[in-house]
Formats: sequence, C-alpha cells, structure tokens
Amino acid sequence: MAAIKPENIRNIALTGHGGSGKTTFAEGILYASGVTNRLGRVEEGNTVSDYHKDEIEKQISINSSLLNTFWKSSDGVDMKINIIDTPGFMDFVGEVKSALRVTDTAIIMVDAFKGIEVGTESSFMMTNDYDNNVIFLINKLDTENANFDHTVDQIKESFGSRVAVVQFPVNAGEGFDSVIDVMRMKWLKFNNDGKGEYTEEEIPEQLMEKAKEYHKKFVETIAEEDEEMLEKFFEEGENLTDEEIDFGLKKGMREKKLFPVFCISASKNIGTRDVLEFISDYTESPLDKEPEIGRRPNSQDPIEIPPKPDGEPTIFIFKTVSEKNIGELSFFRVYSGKVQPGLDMINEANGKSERLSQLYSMNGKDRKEMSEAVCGDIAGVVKLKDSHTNNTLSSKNYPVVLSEIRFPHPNMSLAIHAKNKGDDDKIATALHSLHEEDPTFLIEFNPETSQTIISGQGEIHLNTILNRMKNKYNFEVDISNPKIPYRETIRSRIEDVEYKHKKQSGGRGQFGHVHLKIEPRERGSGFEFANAIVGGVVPGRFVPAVEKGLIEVLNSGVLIGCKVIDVKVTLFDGSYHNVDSDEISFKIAAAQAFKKGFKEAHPVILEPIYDVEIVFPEEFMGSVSGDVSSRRGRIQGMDVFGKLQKITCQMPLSEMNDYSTKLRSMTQGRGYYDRKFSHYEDVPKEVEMKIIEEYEREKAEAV
Ligand SMILES: Nc1nc2c(ncn2[C@@H]2O[C@H](COP(=O)(O)OP(=O)(O)OP(=O)(O)O)[C@@H](O)[C@H]2O)c(=O)[nH]1
Ligand SMILES: [Mg+2]
Repeated sequence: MAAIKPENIRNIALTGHGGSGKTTFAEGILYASGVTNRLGRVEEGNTVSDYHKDEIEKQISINSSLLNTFWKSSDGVDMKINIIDTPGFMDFVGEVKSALRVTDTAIIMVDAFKGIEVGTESSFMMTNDYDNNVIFLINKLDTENANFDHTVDQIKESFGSRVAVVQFPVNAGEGFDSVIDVMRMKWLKFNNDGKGEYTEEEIPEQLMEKAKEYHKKFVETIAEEDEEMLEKFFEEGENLTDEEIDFGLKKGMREKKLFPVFCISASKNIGTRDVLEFISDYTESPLDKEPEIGRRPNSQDPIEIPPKPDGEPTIFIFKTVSEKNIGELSFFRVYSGKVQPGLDMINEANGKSERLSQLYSMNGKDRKEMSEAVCGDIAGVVKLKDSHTNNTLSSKNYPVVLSEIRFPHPNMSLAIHAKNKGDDDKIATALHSLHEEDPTFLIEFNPETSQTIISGQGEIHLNTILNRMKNKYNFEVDISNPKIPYRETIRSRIEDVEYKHKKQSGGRGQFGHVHLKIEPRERGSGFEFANAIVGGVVPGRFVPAVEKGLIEVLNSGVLIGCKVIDVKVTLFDGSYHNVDSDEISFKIAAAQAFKKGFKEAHPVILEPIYDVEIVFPEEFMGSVSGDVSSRRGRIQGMDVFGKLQKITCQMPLSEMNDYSTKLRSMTQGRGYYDRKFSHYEDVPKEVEMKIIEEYEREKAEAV
C-alpha cells in the first residue's frame, strides 16, 4: 500500500449515551469498507470493538477500541479513517475523554426514540474541552417508535440553531430504507443486505416540496457562516455555489458553530457509507488542526507544536492495554513528524529514553504491522519500558511535553482485603496493572487505617475491575467500606499538664517527669514542638525523646485512633533522676501528659469535607437537593446547562459512600457527580458521639 499522507487521515471518536448504537455503527463501517466480511452483533458478542469477555457478557462497551479503515473520498483519494469507539456508560467516562483528546471529530450518536439523553449532553460538553468538531447521527430509525422530527428539535434546543440537517428519513419505522439527502438533493435508497450500499435517485415528486424546504434551511444555516453569503442567499434565493457550501460547511464545523445531522440505522447498516463519505470530504485532517499546546521540559511556558509532517517526531500516549501474549500495548497519536520501529525517543515525564519497537494499526484485538506512523496517525506500539498513558515521547533534539488528558476524580471507594493472606503482593501487582490500563481506577494504601483502598467512577466500574481481577489474575478479595480518615484536635489551651513516670521494681528503675503547655494551632498549620526548658531541669539529651513520645501519640490519636493535627506543645518544666532517667521514661511521660492535657483541652473530631459537583436533569432537582441536605451537604451554587442542572456543594466524605449509586437511582441513571477533597472540619456533636461509641465498641471487640 502506498504511504499514508497526513492530509488524508481522519480521526473520529464515536460517543453518545449508553446503548445508542456506537459499537453497532462501528461494525457497519468495518463491514461496508471491507475490513470484515460479516456484520457482527453486540447481542451475539461477535463485534470487532467489544471483544473483551466482560463486554461480551454484559453487552455494553467498557473499554474504548481503536479501529481503522480506508475509504475513497468523492474525488477518489484513499482516506485512512481512525475510529475510537467509546463506551457510553457514565462509569467509563475516562475512556471518552482520552478518545476525544486525540481525535478531531466526534460523532455523537442519538437514539431516535429516546432523543437527547444525559450521555448525549455530557459527550457534547466534553467536546468543548478538546476542541472536537461534532456530527450528530440519529440512529435506530428502523424502530417502530423512532421520531426524527422530535429528536432534531431536541438537538436544536440543546445545542443551538446551527444544527444543519443534511438528511431526513423517507420511511422511518420498521421498513426504513431510504433518506432524502438535502445537501445533494438526492434520494438515497439502501439495499437491505447489511452491506449498506445504496443507489442515488431523483427525489420523487411528492417529497420535493419538503426536500426543498429542508434544503433551504440547510443552505441558510451554512450561509450564516459569512455575511456576503448570507446577503446573497437572501437576495438571490438559495443559490449558493458548491464551493460556497463547501467553504461554509467546513468553516462552521471547524469553528464549532455548525453541527451536521445524518439519518442512520446502524444495525441495518443504513447510512454508513454516506457518513463515511462526508467524513472523508468535509471533516478536518490532522494538518488542518491548530497547533498542539505543550511546553519544553523544566518550563511552564506554553509553546506551540504544529502538525508538521517533517517536524521533530512527537507522539502522545492516550491509552494502554495489557493483552495476553503480547503484554502492554500503548496507543498513541503522532502530533509532529513521523515515527518508525527502532526510533529512539525521550519521555520527559521520567527523563528516560524509549526505543520504539513494532508499530501496529489496530482493529479491536486484531493488529497489523506498520512500517511507520505519519503525522496525525493513531497507532499502537508494544513493549515500551517506562511510558504510560498521558506521557509524551519526543525527539531528543527537541523534547516537549503535550497537555494531558484530564481524567475525572474518583467518586466511589472500597476497601479490599485478599481472601488469601499470601496473595497480598500479587494483588498489588495486579492492581497496578489494572490502573495502567484505566487511569480512572486508583489504588492507595492508607497507612493510617491500614486499608488498601480502590477508587473509581461508580459501582459498575469497581465491580468491573473486581471481576477482571478474578478472571484475569485469579484473585478473590473481600470488600468493605473504607474507614474515614478522621482527625483529632483541640479547641482550647492547657497552660500546664504534668506527668511523672516512675517505676521501681527491683534493678534499675524508670523516671521521667514533664510539664507541658498544649495549644491549638490554625487549621492546616501542623504540629509544633517548643523546648522552653531552662537550667537543664530536663537534660538536653532527653528532649528529643519527649518530642518522639508526642509524635507517636499524634500519629495514633487520643480519642478514636486518628491522627492529631494542628497543635503546639511546649515542654517548659520537669525533673530527672541521675540513675533511673532514660529516653523511654521521658517518651512515656510526654505521651501520657499529652493524652491527659488533650482530653481537657476541648478535643474535637474533624472530618474530611469534599467539594462536590452534581449534574442531573432538572426534573430531579427536588429529590437531589433534598438528598444533599440529608447528607449534611451545603449547597453553594446552582447552574443550568440546557436541560441539565448542576449543584455545587460541600459534603462530608462519611456521607458519600453510596452516593454514586444513590444519585443514579434517584435520577433514572442520568445523574453523575465529581468530587475533590477540600478541607477538614469539626464533626457535629451528635455525630461525634456516634463515632466515639463505634470506636470504643470496635476496640472492645478486638480485645
Ligand atoms: N433496532 C435497532 N437497534 C439497534 C440499532 N443500533 C444499535 N441497536 C441495538 O442497540 C443496542 C445497543 O447497541 P450498541 O451498538 O452496543 O450501542 P453502544 O452505543 O455501543 O452502547 P455502549 O457502548 O454500551 O454505550 C444493541 O442491542 C444493538 O443491537 C439500530 O439502528 N436499530
Ligand atoms: Mg459500544
């Protein structure tokens, strides 16, 4: 095959609400373009894209899949089309973000019966972050309840009047097989054999009036791109030249003002070919894109990395998968220059060099060797040593770092324990590998609570990970709610608390004696120790032991076994014994004095408070805001995005364990939220009592 030219590459992400038909559409593309020789079905578990065991079992996409094909543009040029099929289910939103980061055009799939759903809106919102052009496909027009007009109205209502309807269906419903293309003013009649072929015919008389109306609206939407064109349109009717339409359409899409709409039935493979043709003819090539914004190593100043085919090689890794037999496979996009096996590159994230080994073009799990990947292309490479998702590999002559994918914060956590004690180390390795594949899945060992905590985007996400752990790595774990990392501190000062540690039981005794002053410090200022001993009443050599004794209590807590924070302790008096005093005695004396003083200094328990953003359809406002209050949340702001409502609030972590699941069930699966640690705050008294009681009970049970 002739070398691929960057200007002939198109990079497309398939996005949209769960179940809208993305994977089925991808399957249609591969069949129509001859990559496969049959049309796989999600229900039969034989699609190219959903090839993982858990995807086949659940009949949903969980991972995004990289696919590619070739298609001839209308002027006969072979275009390489890279497609990333993303999952629609909210728990896997990280996959969508990484796909949008490296593609130029997002196809947003909309179900013709269900209309705009929360996944449609969130897909659109995410395209704003990564500057993708947008095309809407109205799918499932072969279903009985498909409602094209209503869906178009909804798209316009949500995304603006510059929605350009390119086609309308002639016979939506069970027998759906033809559309009127109002851009070309042709009747497209599709064969019903699944290959998606069609014939172009003249528009029948009875549909001509409707077609003209749609055509006029289409041309008007395009004319709005340019004042001169708009004038011409209104003065001379609808006579824009093909060149003007071409110009206005491309400009409007590039500026993200204009969104074409197509009609399809993915499962019947109707409409696929003309969408491919449109992608080839009208969407941006990597060379049309604005330069990437990056930075040089050791600098925060932004620099531009233009898409230059002969520039210094620069690639960005957006996904890593670990596959049987080959190990880690990293997916990347070339942002400048071209790369081939054997090329030495540098990873500025860790300063290490990487030699590229074999490159592959991908279709799900099938891969084909590539001799090079040119500027703008997307491909896979095996066996990188030290490079991960979000890393840039660049030329040693011109090292750069490109901007990272902004993955969402986790919104649900679980504590896990190996069923089999001996498995701990192996589980750590498996968890690490699962995180490599999915950066929205996080693992942390909390030394304070001695728990291994896994976090992710919701119940389904964490269950998927636990299943993978079982199926792929053969481990089973028990799960529980993570302990909340409370803190302890004081509200008032104690001028003098004394403790004398004295022990005389034959042999050498123990003696340590201290007077401490204990004071609260400002939140976040930490622990301070001051030595105000004069005249050597506590000899200098024992002072570090006093501080050590204090730090030990600070770490193990006084009230409920949680860290003590933001206190100042001054050692100002004490005494010692020539023979019996030693470090241990002073450590014990200091610890006991502190515990005693702490309990008298109005101790309080602090709890972690999170900043929370909740997005959900407006009709659930009452139940969502009521639920926030019942979780001791404080609402700080409300915004509206189309038909979505956003609540910004602060909520205690201890009230959020089941929040992800509860929010979904309250909003018919349409609400989602993001959270981020904010600060520590006093626990209300009645809650404090409960926490102390629970701690005492657990302590008693453990004895
Ligand atoms: N009747 C009809 N069913 C369709 C069509 N397209 C997809 N489906 C069905 O809709 C269901 C979901 O299709 P998928 O292709 O898995 O949808 P998806 O958008 O990839 O789903 P996720 O990746 O899980 O978000 C499957 O049962 C498909 O067979 C269509 O055009 N017509
Ligand atoms: Mg899918």
